[in-house]
Amino acid sequence: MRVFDFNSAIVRLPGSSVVDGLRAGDGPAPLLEMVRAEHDAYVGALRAAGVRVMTLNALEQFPDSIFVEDPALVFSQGAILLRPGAPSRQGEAAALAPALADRFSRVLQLPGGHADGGDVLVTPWGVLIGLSARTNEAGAIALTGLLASLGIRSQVVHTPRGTLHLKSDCALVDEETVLVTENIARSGMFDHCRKLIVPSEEPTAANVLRVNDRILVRAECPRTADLLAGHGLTVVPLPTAQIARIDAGLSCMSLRWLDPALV
Ligand code: CIR
Repeated sequence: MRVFDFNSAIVRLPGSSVVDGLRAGDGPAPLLEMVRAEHDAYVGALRAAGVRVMTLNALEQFPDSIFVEDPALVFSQGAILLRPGAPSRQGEAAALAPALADRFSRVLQLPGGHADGGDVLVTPWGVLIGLSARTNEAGAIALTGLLASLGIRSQVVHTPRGTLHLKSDCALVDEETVLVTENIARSGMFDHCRKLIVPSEEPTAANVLRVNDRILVRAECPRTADLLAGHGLTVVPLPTAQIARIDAGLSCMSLRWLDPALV
């Protein structure tokens, strides 16, 4: 099985508070109905890719809770509840715990520090944990230990300064290729594998999501879609203009794993 073969996913519906999601810039807030439409299209794309999607209720008290990727990690071997780095998101892990306990026999808990799932890139050669404004050294080191207890190798790297999450700037495309921004390409982090570099006109394009034989790409990034199609991939463009207003992309709206019981 490949690390991007998934048959199961968890998503959470956006609440009306999603318009107050965290954002670094001072651009306009997203429009609620359009966030809902983007989320619906995303869930539809996961299902069309062959994934069984479980949808959790909206949590109004956590505006960013639609981004379920950040408070937890999931693998065939078990789940890990993280400690998100943004104060307003710290309760999201406890809110996810019951859904994970229902589906995983092992649910580990990050004991200290902070780590966001957006800083965790799973590759065939191990997991990369990016230090960022959300993931600190204590969190990354603790996470390395928990991953090892699940039999998963990991390595701590540096998310480029000014980038929200490691995966804002890179994604796995296939078993030997990554899609990266210029910044990540220069970092040396992926010098051992093939790199596709996002066109400079599309700086937010690197957060694509490979799911089985498809790759979900921001509809606002057609050049990147062409680049990936030229690489032989089946590209699924999805609208993300509204969630982009709160600094989000495609990986962050789901937790995905291969449930061995369904294989
Ligand atoms: C945040 O700043 O935490 C949210 N507004 C966006 C989180 C996006 N998460 C991700 O890319 N993994």
